[in-house]
Amino acid sequence: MGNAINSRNFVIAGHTGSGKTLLCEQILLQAGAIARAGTIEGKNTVSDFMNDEHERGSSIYASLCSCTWNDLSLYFVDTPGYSEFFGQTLGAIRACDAALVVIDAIDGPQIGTARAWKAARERGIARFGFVNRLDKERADFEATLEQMRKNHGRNVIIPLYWPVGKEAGFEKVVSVLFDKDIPADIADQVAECRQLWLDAIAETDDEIMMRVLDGGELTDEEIHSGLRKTIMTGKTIPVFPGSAVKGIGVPELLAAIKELFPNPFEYATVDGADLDVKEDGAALGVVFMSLNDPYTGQLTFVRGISGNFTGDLDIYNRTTGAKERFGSMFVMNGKTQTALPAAGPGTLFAVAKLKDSHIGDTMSSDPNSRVLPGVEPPNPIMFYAVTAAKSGEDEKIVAGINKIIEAMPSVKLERNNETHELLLCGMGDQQLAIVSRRLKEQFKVEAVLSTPKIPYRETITGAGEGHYRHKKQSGGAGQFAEVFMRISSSPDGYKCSNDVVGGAIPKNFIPAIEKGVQDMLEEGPLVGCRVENVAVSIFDGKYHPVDSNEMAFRIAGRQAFKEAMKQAGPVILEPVMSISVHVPSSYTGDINGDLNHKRGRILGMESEEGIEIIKAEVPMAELHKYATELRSMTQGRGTFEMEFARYEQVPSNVAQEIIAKYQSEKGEE
Ligand SMILES: Nc1nc2c(ncn2[C@@H]2O[C@H](COP(=O)(O)OP(=O)(O)O)[C@@H](O)[C@H]2O)c(=O)[nH]1
Ligand SMILES: [Mg+2]
Repeated sequence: MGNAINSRNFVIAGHTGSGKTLLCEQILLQAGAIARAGTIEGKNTVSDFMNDEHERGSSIYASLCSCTWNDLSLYFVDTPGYSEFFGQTLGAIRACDAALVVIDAIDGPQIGTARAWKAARERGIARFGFVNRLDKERADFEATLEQMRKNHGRNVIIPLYWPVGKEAGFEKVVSVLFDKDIPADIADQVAECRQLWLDAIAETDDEIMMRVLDGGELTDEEIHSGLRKTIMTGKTIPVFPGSAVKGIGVPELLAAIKELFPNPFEYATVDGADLDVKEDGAALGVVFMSLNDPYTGQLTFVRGISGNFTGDLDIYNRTTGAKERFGSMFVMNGKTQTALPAAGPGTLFAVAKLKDSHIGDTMSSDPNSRVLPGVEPPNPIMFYAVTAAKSGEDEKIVAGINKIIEAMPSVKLERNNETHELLLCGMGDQQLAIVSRRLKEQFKVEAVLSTPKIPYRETITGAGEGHYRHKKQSGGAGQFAEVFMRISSSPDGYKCSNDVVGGAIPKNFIPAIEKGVQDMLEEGPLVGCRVENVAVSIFDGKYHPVDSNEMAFRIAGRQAFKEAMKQAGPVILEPVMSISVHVPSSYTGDINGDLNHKRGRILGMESEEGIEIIKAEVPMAELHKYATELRSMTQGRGTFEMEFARYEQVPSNVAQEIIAKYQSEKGEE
C-alpha cells in the first residue's frame, strides 16, 4: 500500500448498540472495499464474523478493517462496547492514532461512551465523535449534543457538521465552517458552532488570536491547520452527525479522516517525544490484538510504528525476549486476509504463527530497540475456580484456556497459593462462559467453574500459652517430646524465639518445633487458613535421650501452638476490596443501599464526565457475583473496578458461619 503519509488508522469505540459495526460497514462500502453493506440481523457484516458474535447479535472481539479511499490507506479497528470486553478496546486504543467514538442519537451518551472517551484521553490520542442513527424515530441530535456538552464542556464538544432534517427526513449534513447555504431553522446553531471553532483555533496561535479579536477573517488554510492543532492537543472534540445505515454524513467523515486525523508521523508524540518515525531504518511496532480461531489459526495483530516490516527480517520481541519471523503478513478485512509483502509506519496488519508475542509487546528488527509502553488491562472483577470435569484433564484445561485467553487481554488464569485453587479471572460471566464453551468446542475438554474459596486468614487478638506432651510406646523405640510455648500478637509479622533455659530441650530439636508451628501457620486451627502476625516463644519442655526425635517435637510443637491459639483470642481475617462503581446518577440510591447490605463502607461519591463514581470498601466474600448483579440492577448501564485493599477482622456472627461451614466440610472428608 501507499506511503505512510497517506495512511490513517483509528479505533472505533463507544457504547454497545451505537452502530460501530455498521459504521465500519458503511466506510468499507463508500470506499468500494465491499459491494454491499451487510446488516447485524443478516449476520453478514465484515467485522462481526465470529460465531459467538452472530449468536449475540453484537461484537465480542475487536476486528480489523482496511480499505483504500481516494489514495488514502485506512486501517481501523471495530471494538466491542461491553465493559466485559473492554480489554480488547484498550489494546486498539494503545495502537491507534485516533479514536472515533460513536454515540447513539436516541439514547445519548452512555457508560460505554464515557469509558471510550476516558481511555482515549488517558492515552493522549486525538478524539472524534460520530452521533449516529439520526435517521431513526426519536433520534435527537441537539439533545444528544447537549448531554455531551454537559459531560465535557461546550467549548470541547463542537460539531463540525450539522444535520439537515430529522428522523426519516434526515437528508444530509452541512459544514458549520465552510457551507454557505444553511437552512434558516438551523442557522443560529451553525453560527454558534462556527464561533466556537474560531475561538478554539484562535487559542492555538497568538497572531490568529489577535486577528479574530479584531473581527478579521481567517483563510481556509489557517482554519485547517488551526483545527488540526486544537484536535491534536485534545482541547476539542469534533462531532459528526450521521447515519451508518443510510450512509449520510459518512463522506464528510471520510474527508475529515484525510484532512484532520493525525498521520503516522504525528503519532510519535504519544509514545515519547524523541521517537523518530521513519519509513526506513529498523522496523518497530507494537502488538495490539490477537486472534485464535479455527478458521484463521493464530494471528497476531501489529501496528507498524517506524521502519518497514518484511518477511526476511529477524524480529525481536523486546518485551518477552522471543525471536520471531514475520513470514506471512496480511492486510485484514474482518476475516478476509490479503498477503502483504511489507508493512510501514501506521499500517495495522496481521502476522501468522508467532510463537511468543502478546498484546502490548514491542516488536523490532533491532535487538536493542527501546521497549514501548504495553497495554494495562483492567483488574479482573470476577473469579471462578476451575477444575476439569474428567480427572486427569487438568493439564489440557490449562493449555486450552491459555490459548483462548491469548485473544482476551482482560482474562487471566492463575493459581492462588493460599487456597490452592486454579482461578479463571475476568470481567464478567459472559466472557468466562465463552472461555468454557470454546474449551469444549475447540479443545474437547470440559471445565467446571465454581465459586472460589475466599483466602481467609487467622490471627490472634491476645496472648496464650500452650503445652503438649507427645508420648508413644509402640513395640520397639518409643516417641517422646514435651513443649511449652507462649504466643502473642505481633503486628509486623511472624517471629519465633527459643527461650528455653538450662537445656530442657536440646537446641537441635528447636527447628523441629518451629516446623510444627509452621505447619499450623499454613493451615490454621479455626478454618484451615494461613495464620499471620503471631510471635512465638518456646520456653520450656522435656526430652528423652532415646525416644525423642524430630518428628516427635514437630508433633508437640503443632499441638502446643494449637492449644496456645485457643487461649489467645483467635479471629478470622477477610480480604476487603476497594471498589469504584460507575453508574448514571439515577442509580446511586439503589447502589448505595445494596453496598450497605453487603457489609460495605461507602467512602464517597464524585462525578466524572456525566457518570457518578461511588467509592466503597466491601468484603471480597460479598462480591463474587457483583459484576452480574450490578448489570441487572442497572440494565447494563453500570460497571465497576476493584482492587485489593487490606485484610480486616470478620465480625463474629459472620465468623461463626464460616467456622461452622469449615467444620462441616472437614467432617465430610
Ligand atoms: N436506523 C438506524 N439503525 C442503526 C444505525 N446504525 C446502527 N443501527 C442499528 O443499531 C443496532 C446496533 O448496531 P451495531 O452496528 O451492531 O452497533 P455496535 O454494537 O455499536 O457495533 C443494529 O440493529 C443496527 O442495525 C443507523 O444509522 N440507523
Ligand atoms: Mg459492534
